[in-house]
Amino acid sequence: MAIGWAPVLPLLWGLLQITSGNLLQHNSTVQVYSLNGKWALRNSNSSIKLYGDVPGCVHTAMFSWGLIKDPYISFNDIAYKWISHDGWIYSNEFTLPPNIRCASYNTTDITKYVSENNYVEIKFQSAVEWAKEKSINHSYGIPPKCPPDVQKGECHVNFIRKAQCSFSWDWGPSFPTQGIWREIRIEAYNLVNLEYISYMTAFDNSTSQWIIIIEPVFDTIAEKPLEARVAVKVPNLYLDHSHDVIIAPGEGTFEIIIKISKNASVNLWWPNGYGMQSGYNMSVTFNIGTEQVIQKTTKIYFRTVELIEEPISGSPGLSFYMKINGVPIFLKGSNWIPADSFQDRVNSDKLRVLLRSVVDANMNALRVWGGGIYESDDFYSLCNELGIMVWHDFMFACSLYPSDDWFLDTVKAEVTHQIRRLKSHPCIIVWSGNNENEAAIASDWFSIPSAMREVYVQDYITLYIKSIRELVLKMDGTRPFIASSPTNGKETIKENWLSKDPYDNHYGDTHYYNYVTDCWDWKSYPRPRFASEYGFQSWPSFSTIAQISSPEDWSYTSNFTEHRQHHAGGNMQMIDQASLHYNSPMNSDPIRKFQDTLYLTQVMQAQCVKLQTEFYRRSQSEIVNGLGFTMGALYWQLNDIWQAPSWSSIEYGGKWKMLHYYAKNFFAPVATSSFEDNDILHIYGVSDLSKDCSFKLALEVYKWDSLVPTYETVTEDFIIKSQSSGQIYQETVSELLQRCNSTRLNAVLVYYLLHDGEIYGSKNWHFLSSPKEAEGLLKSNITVNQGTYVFTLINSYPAAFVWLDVGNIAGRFSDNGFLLIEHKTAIYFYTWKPTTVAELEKALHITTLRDIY
Ligand code: BMA
Repeated sequence: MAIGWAPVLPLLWGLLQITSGNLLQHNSTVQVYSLNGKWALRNSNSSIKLYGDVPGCVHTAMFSWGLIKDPYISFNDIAYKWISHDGWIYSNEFTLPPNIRCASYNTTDITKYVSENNYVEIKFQSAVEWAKEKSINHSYGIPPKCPPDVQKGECHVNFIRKAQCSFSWDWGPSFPTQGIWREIRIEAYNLVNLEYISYMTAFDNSTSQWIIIIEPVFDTIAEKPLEARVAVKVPNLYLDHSHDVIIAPGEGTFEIIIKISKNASVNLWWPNGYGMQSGYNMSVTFNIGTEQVIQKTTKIYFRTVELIEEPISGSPGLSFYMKINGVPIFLKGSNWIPADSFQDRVNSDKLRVLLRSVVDANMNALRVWGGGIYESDDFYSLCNELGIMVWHDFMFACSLYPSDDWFLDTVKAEVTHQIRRLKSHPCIIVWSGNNENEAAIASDWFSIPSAMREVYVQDYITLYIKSIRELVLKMDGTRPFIASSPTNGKETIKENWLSKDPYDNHYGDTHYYNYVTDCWDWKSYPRPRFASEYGFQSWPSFSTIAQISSPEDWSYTSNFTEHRQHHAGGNMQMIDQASLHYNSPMNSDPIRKFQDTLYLTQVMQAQCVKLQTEFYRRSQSEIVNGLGFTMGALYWQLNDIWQAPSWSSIEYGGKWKMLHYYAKNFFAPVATSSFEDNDILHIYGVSDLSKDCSFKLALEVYKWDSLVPTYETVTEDFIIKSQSSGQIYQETVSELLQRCNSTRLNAVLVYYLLHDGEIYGSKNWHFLSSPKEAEGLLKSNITVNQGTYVFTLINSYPAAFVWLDVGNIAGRFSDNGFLLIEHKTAIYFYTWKPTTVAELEKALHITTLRDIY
């Protein structure tokens, strides 16, 4: 970003009153003026003039004035490329009292840019052009130069500190926006300003006491040190503490460490599913001299986090798991990407819907992936509130990066700012240097000439180890740091920060993708210590795609369908994987066939990720061939940036794909899972509960043409141990089938837990053959009676992958995509926005696997 000075321009396009310079805060010596609101906006040659909201960006400003259509519609991502290739100037007039002499913008002194007339303009050079210039001026190339053509993106993103996915990704468009995308304000002071304040807690093992560490960052104009008294109060912990501090001239920080009485019983912050997310209101007041009082109130939380990497008996390598408050925790969740290319369209309501969906699907963790953005304060506050642990990458992904001084300086400023801003949040449990950049060098993604390899290795070490890691260690001792994901953790360090094989399943975390092998073959999955990325693509539902396309686009081979797919071969991969187990859509109506194809991709994805995740959960407590003790399953990816095919389980707009409903079951606190090995059926129970628990297992065999089980049995009581996985049932499939006079082709197996005579959790099922070979799978006649957001399904035959869809009505069902073996089932619909029974009834459409062929 460039900040330039210019004389006041006559605002010829002044259609609106500029509303800025609003006084936000005023005390004796600090005045804060918001400059949010409408700014004048023009392109580089002034041929386009409009007003733009701040926070905001050029694209959304032009869209709101009707100068362009929604950039997400149709092929507009290509049509509007010119916007990001042009430069744009935001300008604003504002009124401040005459006594204000000094102003700052994000710690950058812009006093010299603020004219007496209180006019400011911010000139943005095209990010694409800027990155290109930087790359041309660099003494050697830093790969990759450009994204693959299929992404229709821009080049040299690794030269600019901007969301790396804004130049395109394999699930996202290229919109390298320009604009003032966060709040902007003037902070005026003539003595001292509190620029940041962070609050951390830690458990002091030597004294067995909790401590609070408060870290203010002051900017002091005064030439001499200032004497101040700080008072800290946490009423619910009976804490009322004060002492004298000295605030040095210039910008600086110091620690205020307060011990909590050993007698106080401190309620801890726990991840979702493990306990409450307790926190305490705290106030911190600085009385500075006789002139100034600065007071902050916040919520503080108490929790510890440890990354455990230690030898495992019977397995070479090291464990890799998180302990929160001393409890080993299996991380269940997904990977988070930016919720929109235009961040001014993301507000806390949208974040809440997405993050609520995370905990509604029994997840306890998200990885904020390194190709996106450091999210808004709201995001982390919501994660604190909901108990979502955040694995936080620094924002570098799938690329090599420069390590020249200019680049390191901007990275250091970025990292310092983000750590100061974010370290108070208990939800963040680990910092990670980057996404896949260690792997990129180790596996030689970019075919680097051997003579150059060492240069890139040194760039890597300078950036992530000597710069970012150093800063993290200095600034935040309360959570672990790993250099990359995937990483081998301690082994990576031993190998001088670049492992030969960062994907080694004996260490650290791994990323694993395989679209070609049959996903029903559990033997194809690696058995890692921690699966931080894996997944399969699917298409969003038709109602989401219809919002941005036209009838001529609605075929699986249309230009639009091709255009929207950013992952090479992705559309075919989905069809090929689906064809291994399901019949192809056959409807003679082309639009119905397209809709059925979208549905089928979701069926395939849901089942694949279910099987893979269940495999990881089963591996929690066992070592097989030296591998196992898996302690995390974060599938790729939770959410979408726009309406397009991707690995997500939630569509752009918040609608749950079939996978997200499946996640709710496969991530349940107590879950079941089955697999076959040489005709032997094994059923496992997995528990995240803090106590051992007694269950029975119910097993039912259904023929595809009847809702009456042909065989049912209930086992004796058994225990599923706390925080573990283990086998709870075993039987030879051929014997089981013989006993119930069924075959693999004409039957399906259903199983579930019973606790105190009641069904516990959801029913699970085991296909004995591919559904495409199933004999007797009939078109089911499902009728619906609707109450107040309750759908009662009346069904005649077993039906697979039963999918209820109410189009764009915001909300979610209690279950979806299931195997229906009951005659009568009640499914609830939870709305996120007001709706009516009539609307729901009109919108409801049900698809089952047998309906598509
Ligand atoms: C992983 C991620 C992303 C990507 C995904 C799917 O490697 O880190 O870069 O979107 O794979 O290809």
